[in-house]
Amino acid sequence: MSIEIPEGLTELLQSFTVEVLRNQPRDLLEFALQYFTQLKESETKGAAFDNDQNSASRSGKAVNFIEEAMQIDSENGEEEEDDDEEFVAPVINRFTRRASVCAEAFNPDDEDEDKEPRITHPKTDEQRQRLQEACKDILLFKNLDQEQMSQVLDAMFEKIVEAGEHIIDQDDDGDNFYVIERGKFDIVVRTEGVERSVGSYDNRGSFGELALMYNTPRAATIIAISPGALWCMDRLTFRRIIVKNNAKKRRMYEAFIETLPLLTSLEVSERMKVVDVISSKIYSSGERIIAQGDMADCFYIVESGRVRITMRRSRTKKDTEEGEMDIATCSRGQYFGELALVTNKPRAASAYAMENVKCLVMDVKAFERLLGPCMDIMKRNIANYEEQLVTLFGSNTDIQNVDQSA
Ligand code: 1OR
Ligand code: 1OR
Repeated sequence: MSIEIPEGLTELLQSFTVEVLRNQPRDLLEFALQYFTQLKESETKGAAFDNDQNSASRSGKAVNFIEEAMQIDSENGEEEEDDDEEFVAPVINRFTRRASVCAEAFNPDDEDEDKEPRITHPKTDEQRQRLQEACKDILLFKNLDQEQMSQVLDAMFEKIVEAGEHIIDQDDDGDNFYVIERGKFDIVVRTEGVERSVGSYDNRGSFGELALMYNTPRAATIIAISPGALWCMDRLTFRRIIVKNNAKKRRMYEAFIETLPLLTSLEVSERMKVVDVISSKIYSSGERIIAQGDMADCFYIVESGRVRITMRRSRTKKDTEEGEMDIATCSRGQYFGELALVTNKPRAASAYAMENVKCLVMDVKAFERLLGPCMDIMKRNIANYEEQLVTLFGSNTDIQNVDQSA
């Protein structure tokens, strides 16, 4: 007796298996439920579109969906075509291309996806408080609205790690995004078979966003070098909330980012990656943005308003504006806060909002990863600071010897 394998079964099971291996879900049944529900929804949407292509393109929804899929994939160097008119049913894509179920079934502009089931890991009040504390400075979360942030907090789950444990291995598929609650972690990158440590995290920060944002293999290995605790967010939630938010950010900042002289050495796709990692922060008139002598973890680009840069030489005047000398003003399109990141020293000057100011903020790891090609421009400017410093404070002054007491 011969058994006929229904058409499509092998591909269906293969894709599902790939997603299971990629996401390593804790609850296989729940994952299967979500996977097949989304698959069915995509198929239904695709069919509806086929039947009524004109009305769908009028609503713009399906077209946006494809735009986003293409945008993410072209980051991945897979496909360059970007034809608004041509619709490719997502369900067909799924079987022809190695990509995550969420990448395919996700439309950043689709309100319907808000009806999808949410992933929730129950937490005690104490856990939720620790989680909130760990997440408060995570830039990727900064521009989320209250509802999105509460979904993020609900979805995160705790992971205790031992020294020596590999949290992420380079070239693996992305499963989770991680926020550090405590512990030290080494970042190791292997190029041409040679592994080298390119940095570390010390009790703060987050990692593991790249593979989830761009559907790429893990770009680095992350190893715990002390016992620690992490908060993890599954791939599906990350894409549904963070990637959706990034699509909005791209629309808001694309034009502005294109005008920045500092970023001219970057390719267009690299400039878009800058947009993905920035968040915007608002400061009220007179507010201190940077304090001279503090340790640095961010870089700033002024979006609106003016920022006053001041410097003090006397150690006795710390924490007062008295004795601070105005040394520069930054306005729209200009940047500050790069010096401490480049020199790995405390902040050389303070920065204050002169009126209500909006800045784009980038964390140090993204700065190092993305702005390497802009280093020449920054270094020319730093040489300029040094010249000015000599003019102002005398010939045997080094920029790093100005008072930086923390
Ligand atoms: P991921 O999902 O690719 C590894 O998994 C994570 O390591 C990555 O996301 C980042 O969150 C994090 N290059 C690439 N990934 C890095 C880097 C990095 N640093 C941290 N990650 N570089 C070091 C920059 C300080 C550039 C190395 C050439
Ligand atoms: P940061 O990370 O040290 C303070 O934080 C920032 O002020 C600094 O990076 C620069 O981005 C910015 N000397 C030092 N820092 C300056 C200067 C400056 N101007 C702006 N910043 N000089 C002014 C030169 C016109 C020389 C001072 C005498």
